Amino acid sequence: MDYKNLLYSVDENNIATLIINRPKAYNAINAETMGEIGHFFSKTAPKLKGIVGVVVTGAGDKAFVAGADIKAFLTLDNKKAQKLSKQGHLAYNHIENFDKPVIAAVNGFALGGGCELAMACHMRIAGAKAKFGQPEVNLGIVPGYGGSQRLVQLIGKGKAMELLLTGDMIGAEEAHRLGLANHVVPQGEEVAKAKEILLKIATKGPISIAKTIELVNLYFNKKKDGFKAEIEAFGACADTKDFKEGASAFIEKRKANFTGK
Ligand code: DAK
Repeated sequence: MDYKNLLYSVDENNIATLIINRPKAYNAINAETMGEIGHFFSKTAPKLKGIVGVVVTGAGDKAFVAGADIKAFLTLDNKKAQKLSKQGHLAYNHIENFDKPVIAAVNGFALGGGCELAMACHMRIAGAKAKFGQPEVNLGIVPGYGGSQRLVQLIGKGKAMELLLTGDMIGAEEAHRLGLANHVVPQGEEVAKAKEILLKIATKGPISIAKTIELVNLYFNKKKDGFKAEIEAFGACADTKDFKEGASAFIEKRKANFTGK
């Protein structure tokens, strides 16, 4: 499917790349773009046969995503804002729960809804010029796409509180130090680093990768017991061909050939 504000492709290694494509607005996310992101992760990406993961990045060399589109904010009232917020939560939950790894290649500003997009991904690679922040308080609003929760999950309450209350931006190195960015790379090498990690993950058993994503996410689900789920997932993995193959490959001192079965 063609999108108005997104570009996507799949490379020779079966890695999908999704580009948020509104460079003149620093890739700011309006309702249409958010709808497209939700559609991509719930409808399009699951049908991309054999992909090993997705890299998410921003068009141009200035921004990953500089936030929600502020120009669309003035017409919001309580009802419309809640609708918009729910749409964003839904879209970003699709990313977080995607059964293949999703890595944000943060090539510039990742602010507000952009930082939230990066945080919904399973990992973040920061280019040297990346800037992260949740500046909603500057606009008299709170994060609308999960930022008040995922920032705490990633960097802890104290630092999250500071960033959320001051609206300060931090650079790539500070984001790395805090655990918000997994790696910092020279500017322009974010996508390549993300792909390098995905290629490594592609050599593992796809069922165990999907289950691991599910289990890590469960840690933050207050309604479910992640420890119990891990026991069940471990049992389910034991029944797969991949598990027999992985164990046999180790014993036979060869590389495993996983089939996802
Ligand atoms: N929205 C719309 N346009 C934006 C934008 C944004 N977030 N960020 C940048 N742009 C546009 C600028 O308007 C400008 O367009 P033109 O004026 O040329 O047409 C172009 O991108 C380049 O921006 P600048 O000229 O400002 O570029 P600079 O390099 O000087 O500055 C900057 C870059 C990123 C520091 C600056 O653009 C900036 O401060 N941008 C705004 C950052 C920001 O505050 N983002 C919003 C974060 S808050 C909710 C739903 C969602 C949210 C909250 C609640 N509910 C439903 C309740 C989310 C909130 C946020 O995301």
